Amino acid sequence: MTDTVLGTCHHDCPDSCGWVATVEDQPASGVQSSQRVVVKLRGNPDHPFSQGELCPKVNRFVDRVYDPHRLLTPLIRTGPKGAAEFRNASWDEALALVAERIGEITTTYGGEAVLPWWDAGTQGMIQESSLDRRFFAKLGSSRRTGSLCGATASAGIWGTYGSPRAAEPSNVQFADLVVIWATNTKLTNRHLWPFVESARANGARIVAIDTMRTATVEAADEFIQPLPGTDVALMLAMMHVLIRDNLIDATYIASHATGFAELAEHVSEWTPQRAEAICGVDAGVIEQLATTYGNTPQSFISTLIGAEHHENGAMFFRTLACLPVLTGAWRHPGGGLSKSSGSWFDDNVDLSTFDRPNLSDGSHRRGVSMNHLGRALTELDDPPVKALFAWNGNPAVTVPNSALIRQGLLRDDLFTVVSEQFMTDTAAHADVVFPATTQLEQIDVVPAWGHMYLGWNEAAIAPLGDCVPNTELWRRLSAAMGFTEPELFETDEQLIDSALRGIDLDELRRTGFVRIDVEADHNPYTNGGFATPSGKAELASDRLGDMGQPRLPTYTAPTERPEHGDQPYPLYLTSPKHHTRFLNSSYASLPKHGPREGGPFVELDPHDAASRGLGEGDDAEIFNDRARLTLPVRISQRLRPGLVAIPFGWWTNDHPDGQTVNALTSDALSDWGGGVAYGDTLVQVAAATPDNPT
Ligand SMILES: Nc1nc2c(c(=O)[nH]1)N[C@H]1C(S)=C(S)[C@@H](COP(=O)(O)OP(=O)(O)OC[C@H]3O[C@@H](n4cnc5c(=O)[nH]c(N)nc54)[C@H](O)[C@@H]3O)O[C@H]1N2
Ligand SMILES: Nc1nc2c(c(=O)[nH]1)N[C@H]1C(S)=C(S)[C@@H](COP(=O)(O)OP(=O)(O)OC[C@H]3O[C@@H](n4cnc5c(=O)[nH]c(N)nc54)[C@H](O)[C@@H]3O)O[C@H]1N2
Ligand code: SF4
Ligand SMILES: [Mo]
Repeated sequence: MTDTVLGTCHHDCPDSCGWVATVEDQPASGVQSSQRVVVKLRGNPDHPFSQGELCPKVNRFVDRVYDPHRLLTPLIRTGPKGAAEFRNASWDEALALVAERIGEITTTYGGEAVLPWWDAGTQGMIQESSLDRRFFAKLGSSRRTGSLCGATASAGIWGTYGSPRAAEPSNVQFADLVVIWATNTKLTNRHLWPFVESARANGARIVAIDTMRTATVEAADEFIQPLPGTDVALMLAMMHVLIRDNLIDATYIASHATGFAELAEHVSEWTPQRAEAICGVDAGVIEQLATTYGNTPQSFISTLIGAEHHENGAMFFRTLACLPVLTGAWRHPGGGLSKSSGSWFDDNVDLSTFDRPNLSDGSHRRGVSMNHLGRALTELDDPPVKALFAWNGNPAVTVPNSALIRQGLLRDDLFTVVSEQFMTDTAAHADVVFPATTQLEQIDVVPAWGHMYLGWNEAAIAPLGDCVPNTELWRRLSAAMGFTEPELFETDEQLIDSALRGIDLDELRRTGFVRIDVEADHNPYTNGGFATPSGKAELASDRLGDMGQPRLPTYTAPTERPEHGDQPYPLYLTSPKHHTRFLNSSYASLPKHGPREGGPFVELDPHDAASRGLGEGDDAEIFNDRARLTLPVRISQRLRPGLVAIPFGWWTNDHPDGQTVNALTSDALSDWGGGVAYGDTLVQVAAATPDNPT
């Protein structure tokens, strides 16, 4: 029998596409009883944002689900740490081992010796993080703090508006001028692009501001290329021109903003010439950008996450948020600014319902930044981290300063438990690996961060092998530890029910998606109504001042900077998402993805390559104090002198020296918001020679 099942993509991607899985009953063969299999997965044509299309990754998701390398049973380590040598085990045996070791560790060192680490490998409401919060509260473990993605952008917008909320991203379609600022829409947010094209069809001009000539830049009408981490200087100079030339909306500012006089005084010093010296964009180009922006009331700035990966990442978003306030762009349906839209879901999805702080006997639990995993595993004391649980992420590849993470994961006295679908670099370092289901094998509700539709995901098939959803893993671990509190054992349906607010679950299940409580084409700040204490946008902010941050938009240079002639690492390193077939490090190991993207490489501007005697295909060494990598050179027209790129996503076994680009990246934290500054990394590049052994 053939059937169709509605679902929603779970990947850490703004588009949260609706999908339709076609399932068939496969007849019994030999000892195998009959089973339902997914034979096709396509986009749900009714989904208002993704409109029936998936992407080059998820078009092959069925192959991922049935890939012969899927982990299907629990595994227990047999070889040395990191050698990926395991034997199959039953759930009972693996759970008993974990319970015994965690029992010993918590008795000897206390609960805080256990560290949970997870990311958004699935961003479904219950499978990303729900029962784990209760399990680790009960253990009294250390708490994961910080964020690899999104929180810093939100904290920056909050700095100006009092809330992370900005415009619905698809409102870009109504704009007369589109400024795509530090986001690679065509790659990372592909279903938004038709809305950008729709604005263009109505006469809008598209300006892209990016450090690299990306696919999105290629599709824009104009390209502005600041040096990494310097956009705040560019924005301050734009404000200088807007105020100097009276291209501002004095009425909107008077009614809906505070601190204008202070800001005007502050930016009077920020001439385009001053900004040019910092951001490397011609003063004339800055003048023109500001003039065009100021003269186009219905201008829309489209940004997402990428720019937060700098030490001044929150300040980027805080400063950017001032621009549509100054020009009054917010008055117009196609005016304003969009960033990730996840916070709009807070009224309908209450994730705090999953927290149960009462389960821990002590009120305080140590916080450990997820961005400092390497430091936590190698430096933390009192107590040291003795056990690590990792799921929904591949931190050995995706977290900065990863050479230190590897050093930590290799510790013989560290007990590491990983839940995974594949033998990732992180799983390869585990003592126990639990096999995880995919989105086709579990139910969930998926909030989006690129649009306003909540998605339903029905399980299309039964779990493969011995795989379980993350929620079931926490239930089994709680039982193995001998815990008895009923809230540790709630079912998936109970969890979903408890967190939804004002959502008709039956309708959601029937249609596969529902719009959250936000009117279509809604512009949140047309009439002011900002979420600050005064209800006004804060051009100067006491709240930020109270946090020890500058009250005014302020450019601060990152600690690593190539300004000085004697700087040993004079090149900026950017490590962008680049692959249409990868989702961060997911898919890189699969035959229809990794090989088709070629291997890892370093991109060099022709000038930087020539001055080092490097040509296309030569081996180059890329190094700083953290690590040294050898990679083939690609001469690139996407960069500018002084900027090199190593696209991110490859696993360690694709790299000759067993280290990925994140071995080089900076783990300095962002100014506020708990993010991390991958983008403020400096390196040197040299020809790989026998004198420079790798
Ligand atoms: N195909 C694909 N899609 C994805 C992902 C993927 O791995 N593959 N990952 C998903 C995830 S987790 C996320 S968070 C989103 C992120 O999506 P985006 O927010 O678009 O973020 P990035 O692609 O990291 O960076 C966007 C752009 O910012 C530029 N940039 C970096 N630093 C600066 C700067 O200082 N100034 C300026 N002006 N530009 C800068 C980079 O060159 C890059 O082109 O994408 C999601 N979508
Ligand atoms: N240099 C550099 N580093 C970066 C970035 C960059 O642009 N440059 N981007 C950063 C950003 S924005 C992000 S979001 C992070 C992403 O970093 P990660 O979150 O570590 O992303 P992935 O590498 O995709 O790993 C997700 C893993 O979750 C697993 N998974 C998926 N679904 C489930 C499930 O239901 N259960 C379990 N147990 N596992 C599941 C997948 O198999 C996969 O291995 O990377 C960051 N790192
Ligand atoms: S990864 Fe993103 S674009 Fe691809 S199907 Fe999933 S949500 Fe859609
Ligand atoms: Mo991300």
